[in-house]
Amino acid sequence: ALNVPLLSELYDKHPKPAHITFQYGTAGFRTLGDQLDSVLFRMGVLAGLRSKKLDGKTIGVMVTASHNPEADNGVKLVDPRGEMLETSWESHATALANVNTATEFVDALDAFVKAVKIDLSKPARVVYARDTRPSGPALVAALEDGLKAIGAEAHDEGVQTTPILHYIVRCLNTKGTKDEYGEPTPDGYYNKLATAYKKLVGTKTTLQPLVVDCANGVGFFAIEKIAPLLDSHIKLVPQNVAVDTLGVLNHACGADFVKTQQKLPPSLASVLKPGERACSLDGDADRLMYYYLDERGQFHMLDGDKIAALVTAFISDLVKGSGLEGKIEVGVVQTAYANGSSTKYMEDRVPVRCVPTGVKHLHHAAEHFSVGVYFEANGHGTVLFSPSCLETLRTHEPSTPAHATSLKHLLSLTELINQAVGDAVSDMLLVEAVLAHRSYSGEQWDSLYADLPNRLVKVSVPNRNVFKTEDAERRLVSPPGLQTKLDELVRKYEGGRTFVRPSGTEDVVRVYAEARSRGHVDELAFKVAGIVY
Ligand code: 16G
Ligand code: ZN
Repeated sequence: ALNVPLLSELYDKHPKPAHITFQYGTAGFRTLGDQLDSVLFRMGVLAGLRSKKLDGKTIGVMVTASHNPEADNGVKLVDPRGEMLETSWESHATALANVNTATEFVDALDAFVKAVKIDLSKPARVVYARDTRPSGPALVAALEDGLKAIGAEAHDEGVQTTPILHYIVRCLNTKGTKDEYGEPTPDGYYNKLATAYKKLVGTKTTLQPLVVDCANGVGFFAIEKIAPLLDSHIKLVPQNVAVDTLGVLNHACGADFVKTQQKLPPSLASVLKPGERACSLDGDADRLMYYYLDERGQFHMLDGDKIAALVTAFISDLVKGSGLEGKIEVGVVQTAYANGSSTKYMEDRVPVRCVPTGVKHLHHAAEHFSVGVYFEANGHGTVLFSPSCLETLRTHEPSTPAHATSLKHLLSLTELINQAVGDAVSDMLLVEAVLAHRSYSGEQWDSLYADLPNRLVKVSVPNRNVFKTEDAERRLVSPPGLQTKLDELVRKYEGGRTFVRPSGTEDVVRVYAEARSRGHVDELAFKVAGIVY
């Protein structure tokens, strides 16, 4: 049974701010760090219940607000295989976050336990971590009270990247099974990635050191740990590493800055020389953006779409090269934000699916391919190998030495790529390995296809909930008549494309536009914003 006295006593230590309504959104709860104490306590309780419901499997809790400003924070739950919390539990999380008294809380828990048939006698196991945000330790203390209140066996992983926490959850739950994923520790993660990377590149070392913008966040710790394990195979040059300085996390640096500003972080101006490439992580190291300066010192961005193109072509070639064509189908999942040129590039090679924004949708769709490559343009993504694909790779008898080499590379890729979630560090090593194999410079990689000029703007509207979409967010069904106006407008622009969708993380509507020229795209985006407003 629930320990009502303990639950009530600890509940009262974490009062909810009266006027706020919380919502478990696309990436969990996210708002100002100093408003989240009550939410963390309640998510501790919920994580324990989720574990009990799943027969004591370990659940993860990550405390982070990713690329958002330092003052923000957030929390999300991680399911046993390292994926995002099952969608049907999001509304339970929202409901618990918004009750107002200890009695209401206990009653809600009671009703919930009955409704979803949770056996409270089962054990509860939870592992948690946080990013470098200053609000983190206090929020973790609130989380620990929640875990105590539900009697969970809890393990603190300290300050870790989001993907490491997902990795650990998956390892813990597959230990001793045929799906065993690795040693459930941060060191296990670093060793697994470094070993796979070295196997994959062999003697093909990359030409230049790689500058890594760590966004002044937790990604720096990961880079610091993995760099020595890579020996001479690749030299990483970490920048924006001020993890202890207040106010600098994600500030004028990091993956989101690069993607939205489409420019070099000012702090790298004196570091990066013409002809050199660099990459940026975000504040919890699950997003990655690449870029390079050309010989004239001009900045060029290599976003999630370009990463997907590079990786898809490489994996397709390895599948062919190992004699597995027809047995293994490589597919790509994108969102409406994917640049039209990238979609065309992919469609000429492999099946492509478009899904709504958010990792959950991409991940789920990618599971339908034997090798599913998914990336959001903003740099979040990974490659999934299906269980039957893994079986094929492990048992296939190569008929020539060349087949054997390609097969070996594919197997190394399955170890290098984080199967649980998009991971900036794993993706960075993946990109570097492909560049080494292809002997590509940033410029050669960039020339796989030329991005159409594009523009993303936010529009504040009185009520974003009246905006409803269909066809993977590419068309509006409401407000009535609006899509027809957009169709008429876009027809006037050569190569024009536009869509409007309500944000899942901010109180705004987003407008995306692309067209053949910069001038046209700016005009198109401006006019669409005018129609929406
Ligand atoms: C969240 C999503 C990200 C998506 C973004 C879109 C996860 C873990 N994160 O950060 O994938 O690109 O939301 O935000 O799913 P928006 O709805 O405000 O445009
Ligand atoms: Zn992130």
